[in-house]
Amino acid sequence: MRRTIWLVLALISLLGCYRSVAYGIPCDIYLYNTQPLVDQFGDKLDGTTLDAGLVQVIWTGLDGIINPFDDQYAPTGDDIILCDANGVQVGVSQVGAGYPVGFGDGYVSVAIQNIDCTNYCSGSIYLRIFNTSDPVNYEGEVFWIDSHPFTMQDIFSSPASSPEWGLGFYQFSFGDSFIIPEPATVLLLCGGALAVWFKKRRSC
Ligand SMILES: [Ca+2]
Repeated sequence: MRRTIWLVLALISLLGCYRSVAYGIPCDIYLYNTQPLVDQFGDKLDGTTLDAGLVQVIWTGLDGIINPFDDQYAPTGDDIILCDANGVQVGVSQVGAGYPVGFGDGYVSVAIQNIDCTNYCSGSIYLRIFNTSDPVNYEGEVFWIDSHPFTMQDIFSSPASSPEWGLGFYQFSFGDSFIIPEPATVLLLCGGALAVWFKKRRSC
């Protein structure tokens, strides 16, 4: 009888291990935009210098809600920057990265490889883009934009016209207007806009 119990426990343990291995599904995703992002002056976001805008690819957490960043411009609440299957943070890039010199202004192209999609199958993913590579130490005013959140289902149901990037392939959009709206317009847009520009002074 005791042997039978141990055998059952061993089988349960093995099944648990198998499930945990089988549950992790590594995949690649590719995120990009086709309309250039512009700053508050209507100029394309810098994508060619060392100070090209910081790009964070963030998971909303299980609540599906975009949380604000802290005084170090890091996600807060249950939001986290995407990590790969080994736990290495991979959801960080810069505007213009991957583009030929002189062609990256305003464009974002993020290829994230070997992430465990099952970690992010709930909630949504969004991009947070700054007007500087180092918002913490930036001398001027820091501006940023959040993309609309999208789900893994959004990503994997989109046309895979670039299969070399893996299964995931997604084009994000910031709506029709990329220029920072006037404050009154911001209030109107907050209810349903895909993204809104905000500004934050370093003293905040
Ligand atoms: Ca959240």
